[in-house]
Amino acid sequence: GEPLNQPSREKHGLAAGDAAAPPSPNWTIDQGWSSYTEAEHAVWKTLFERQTRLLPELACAAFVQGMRALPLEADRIPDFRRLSDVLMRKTGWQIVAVPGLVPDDVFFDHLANRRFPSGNFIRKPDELDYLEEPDVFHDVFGHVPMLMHPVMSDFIQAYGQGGLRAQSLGKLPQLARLYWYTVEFGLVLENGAPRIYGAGIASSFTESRFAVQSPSPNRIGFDLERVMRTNYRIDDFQESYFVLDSLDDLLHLADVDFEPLYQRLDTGPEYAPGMVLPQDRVIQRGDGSYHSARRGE
Ligand code: HBI
Ligand code: FE
Repeated sequence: GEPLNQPSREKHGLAAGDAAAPPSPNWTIDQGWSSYTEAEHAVWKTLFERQTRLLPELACAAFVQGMRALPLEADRIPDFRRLSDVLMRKTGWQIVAVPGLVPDDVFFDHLANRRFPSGNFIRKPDELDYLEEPDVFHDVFGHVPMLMHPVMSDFIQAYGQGGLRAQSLGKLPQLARLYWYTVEFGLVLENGAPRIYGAGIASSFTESRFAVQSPSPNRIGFDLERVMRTNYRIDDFQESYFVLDSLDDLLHLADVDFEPLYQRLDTGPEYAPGMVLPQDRVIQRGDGSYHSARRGE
């Protein structure tokens, strides 16, 4: 039995900064579904209701369809076994529980084998919009709807395979930018207008409106090498979003030979997150108002 008043990070995972040995070789743990408290289910409900109201207007059709086809409900944090059943039938993926961020090689190995690692803990009610580590709302609500999409699910598996390779070549920082600007913060054109497919946006109440509706950020047509030369912000809304013409573009990305590309990246520029380049296919040029106000300009 576990003490009932323990905070969820400790109960559902490792404490922050805990140097304990991994719970298993691939860091998977039991979700511990029956030990979520009513307060934890209530946090899920708040987040779930906000996003399900907002996203039909802001997210791409594939996201909304995925969301509706999964056994997700407002009242309860989902049980990974039920999610995995549906996902397995649709795209051959399963969800495995992890205590939070796992080492890069462990993360890639899961993805390469069509297992999506999901944090089992949920954020605190006083930190609804701030996350240090991916929790069950980000991982499940943000990522799993797109894992129902065959092209996206193949792309994420290919990223896992490519990640192991990039690591051995010392090119992980460059490859991680591709993941960031697609899987986490990607937009895709639908009827000529950008819509959300990235999990980092879809799981954020504030950024989901910012990314689609604010005049501040740049929205730039996706280009692989351009993206892999572009730094990103982890502490605030993005200054630029990269926009696919279609989710099918990810199909080609899964087949790219990255080695010549990594070689080209060894020379030539890196770009700051807010830059717009002469060769960019600009969909909407941002006025930068949000980030200039933040910088006190
Ligand atoms: N672990 N659980 C988890 N989730 C992630 O998104 C994650 C991770 N470990 C490493 C990692 N992401 C990345 O930094 C790689 O994509 C480079
Ligand atoms: Fe994520």
